[in-house]
Amino acid sequence: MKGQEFVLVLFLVCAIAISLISFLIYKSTIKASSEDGAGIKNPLKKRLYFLLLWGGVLIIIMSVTIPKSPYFMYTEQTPTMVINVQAMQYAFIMTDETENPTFEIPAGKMVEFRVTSNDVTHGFAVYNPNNVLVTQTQAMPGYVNKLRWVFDEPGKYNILCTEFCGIGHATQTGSMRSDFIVK
Ligand SMILES: [Cu+2]
Repeated sequence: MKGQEFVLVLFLVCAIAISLISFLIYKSTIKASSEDGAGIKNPLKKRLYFLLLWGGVLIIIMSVTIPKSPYFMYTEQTPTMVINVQAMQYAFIMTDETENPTFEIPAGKMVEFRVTSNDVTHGFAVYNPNNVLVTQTQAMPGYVNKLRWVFDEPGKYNILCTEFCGIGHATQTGSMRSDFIVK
C-alpha cells in the first residue's frame, strides 16, 4: 500500500470507529431516558428510523465525494511533465525534469507536482489567473506529495503558502509565493 492510500484507509477506519462510538453513545442515551421514564414511545422504531436516515445520508455523501477525492485523480494517466517543488522558509523552488526553473506548463495536459519541504510544513496552493484557488496540497518535510492537475486556462498562475510557516510567511518583502506560466 502506498503512503497516500494508507492515509486514506486510516482516515476511513477512524471515521467508521468514531461513527460507531457516536452511535453506541446515542443508543445508551435512549436506554437511560427510557428507564427514568423520560417517555420515548417507540424506541425501537425511533432507533431504526435514526439509523436508516443517518446511514442513508452517510452513504450518499460518501458515494458522491470519495470518487472525487484527489487520491483517485488522473491515477491511470502518465503525466506530460513533472515539476519538483521544494518549499522552504520563505520560498518555493520549482524546476522541471531538466532542473530548469523557467519552465512553462502546457495547457490541457496533465502535469505532476512533486512537493516537499526543506524545513517545516508549508501549503502549496495554486491560484488561476483570476486568483481563484484551483488545487492545493501540503509541502511536508521528509515526504513527497504528488499533485496531478490539468490546467485548461492559459496565463500566469500564482502559488501561495497556505500554512502559517513562520515570521516571514506574509511579510511585504519575504512573503511566501511563486508563480508559473501555462501556455
Ligand atoms: Cu508559509
